[in-house]
Amino acid sequence: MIDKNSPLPLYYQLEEHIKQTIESEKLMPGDSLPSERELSESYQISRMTVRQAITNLVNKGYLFREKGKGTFVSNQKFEQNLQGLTSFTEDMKARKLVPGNKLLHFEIFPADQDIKERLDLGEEELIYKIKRLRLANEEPIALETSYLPVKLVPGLTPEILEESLYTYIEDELHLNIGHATQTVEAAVVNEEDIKHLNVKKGLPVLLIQRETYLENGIPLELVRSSYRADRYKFKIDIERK
Ligand code: 16G
Repeated sequence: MIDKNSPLPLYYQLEEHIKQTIESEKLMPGDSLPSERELSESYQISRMTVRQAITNLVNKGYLFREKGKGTFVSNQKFEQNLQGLTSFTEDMKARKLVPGNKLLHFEIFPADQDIKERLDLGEEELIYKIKRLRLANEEPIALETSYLPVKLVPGLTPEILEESLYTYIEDELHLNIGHATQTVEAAVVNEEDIKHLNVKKGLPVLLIQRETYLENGIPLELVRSSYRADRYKFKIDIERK
């Protein structure tokens, strides 16, 4: 597996080899990696080279070190394509994961000025405020807060929100979701993220904000989600025109 005559650097070969072992699930999340000494003996390469390969894999998120205990395989990240206006339920199903929801908050109230403007609502109009913890195979992935006008999405209930909001909007209300603008930025976990997402203080999250519009241009939802940065990564295919 390690070819000393190859022009590829030895650390790189070892790195690729360990990566393949993880990707083919011969090594699973939580498994410990053999020690530097063991790796250097079994591949007949220096410990410096082994260390370099491991450090690179730690930096790329494949492995993590625990002081005094060793090096372990991390939970691999879910990869999410940024093309396409999809729902969380669709994203999880596309990856053969079981989507789950925990409804944390459901309220109907008159929109405040800022939300009214962003959703293009008149005086006294009511909105839903929905907070859901979104899970994949029962693991918390994202904490999501959404605002939607009641008049556009009548009849929304906690039961519906335990399933898919977009399915209700499209299949029950027969509305056509058109487009959205979305931003992704880095943030540090807040108290709520720590509580619901099972993450430690000080860790980063991916903060995603989406404004969605119906095909006829009417604003449908404002959404703010914190995604666990240790479990999620976004992928985008780009083309040089
Ligand atoms: C995604 C969307 C959110 C939408 C939800 C509907 C992002 C950042 N957000 O979470 O805007 O409301 O899907 O999901 O992608 P559902 O149909 O599974 O309830």
